[in-house]
Amino acid sequence: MAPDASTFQDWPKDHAALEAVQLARLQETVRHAATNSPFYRRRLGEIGISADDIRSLADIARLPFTTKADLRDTYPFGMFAVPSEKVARLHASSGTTGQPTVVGYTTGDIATWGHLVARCIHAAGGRPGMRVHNAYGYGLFTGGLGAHYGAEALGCTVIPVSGGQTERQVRLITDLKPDLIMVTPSYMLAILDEFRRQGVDPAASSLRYGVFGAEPWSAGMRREIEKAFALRATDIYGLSEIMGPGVAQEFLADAGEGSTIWEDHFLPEIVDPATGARLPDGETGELVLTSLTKEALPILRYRTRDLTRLMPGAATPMRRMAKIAARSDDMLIIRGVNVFPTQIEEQIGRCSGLAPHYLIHVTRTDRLDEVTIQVEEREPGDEAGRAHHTRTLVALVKDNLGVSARVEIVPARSLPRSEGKAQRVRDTRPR
Ligand code: DLL
Repeated sequence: MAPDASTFQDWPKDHAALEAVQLARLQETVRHAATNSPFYRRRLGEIGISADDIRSLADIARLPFTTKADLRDTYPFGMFAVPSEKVARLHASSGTTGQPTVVGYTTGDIATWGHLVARCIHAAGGRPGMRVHNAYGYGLFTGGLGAHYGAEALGCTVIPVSGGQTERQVRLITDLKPDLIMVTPSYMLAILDEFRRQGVDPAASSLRYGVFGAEPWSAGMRREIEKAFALRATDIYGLSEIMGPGVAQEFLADAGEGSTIWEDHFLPEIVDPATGARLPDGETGELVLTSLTKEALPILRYRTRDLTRLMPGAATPMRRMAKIAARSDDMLIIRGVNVFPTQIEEQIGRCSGLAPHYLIHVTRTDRLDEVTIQVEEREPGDEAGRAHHTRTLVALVKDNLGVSARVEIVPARSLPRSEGKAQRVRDTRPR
């Protein structure tokens, strides 16, 4: 039987039903972790907590946090809760600092993951029978295969392009006429440049929907992509430690107003990033996630480092999270002022003559932090135009972020383009 919409809208329909599912699954996850994961057996044993102590959802606060360092310390398999012959797939995060971390999936986990990404694509406007161009990187990164299995589970035709070879991306979009694209927003901008370089009108492409994530992106970038390609863009969120893409997704109907967390599979909390104290819904802090259905790698109260806040559900009883503005470890402290790269991106978006391609250089001379924003002009202009853009951006950054930055306007298409997640910051200050 062909799947209908209810297949991809199979969440509990009211709060009571949702909480009942969450509690049963939380108890089962704690029991599974405490019994079968060497790491959690030790950690929960040390503090004397067992599944029997979880009598309500509030009891989650009795569980210890899990951090990236725990995954590193138990590398590669010390947190796994199934024997190795039950592990059907491994993924890894490259880890900008040293040691990679490895995550694993049973066949059941892969099926759940595919189903949740199918929910995402459906919420984003995708329907069975559509063609999906998948330009997330295939390989150890969870983006490519995660999106692929989701699109297949929804009943779409997947075009597994992966990242890179930008000329060919344009060719394939033009020839194969996909309805929906899945790609990082920064690489979508590189594809847009290539459309223009080839003299192909992006707005005339077949694309109608885009599912963008894996990195922060501003409202300005969303407008840029939607307008240029005449498509509807939504945000997909996820992380490999919890599963990969598909932990949360924006619905087309309220795009721009937060992503729904699939709360029947992941229990969210917000904590103060400095103290770990729980914060009420509505307050901004660090997102903490507990898996509720994972078999190979159950994970309790994982500190994501992503900063957001929780909001009531809209289309569903599940809560939404505000767009991730930043990771706590991306914060630049410039002469004592806290600045996130996306805040600078927002100011660039307010200058009509500037393109959303930029690099932030942070240096230190004579013990003073210096910030230089290199940003591309949209069209080749003259000296007077560049001086005007420079003055405008310097003033916007000063007025809105409280930081004095140098601005250097560089020619269009001169900065490096990402093929996956963009690297926006070059911080060469001594540690
Ligand atoms: O980036 C999974 C993914 C793939 C998500 C494709 C969406 C689409 P990791 O490589 O483990 O997994 O990186 C996870 O990326 O903690 C966030 O800091 C960031 N991130 C992911 N999605 C978003 C988003 C994948 N929509 C880390 N907005 C997370 C902002 C995001 N940041």
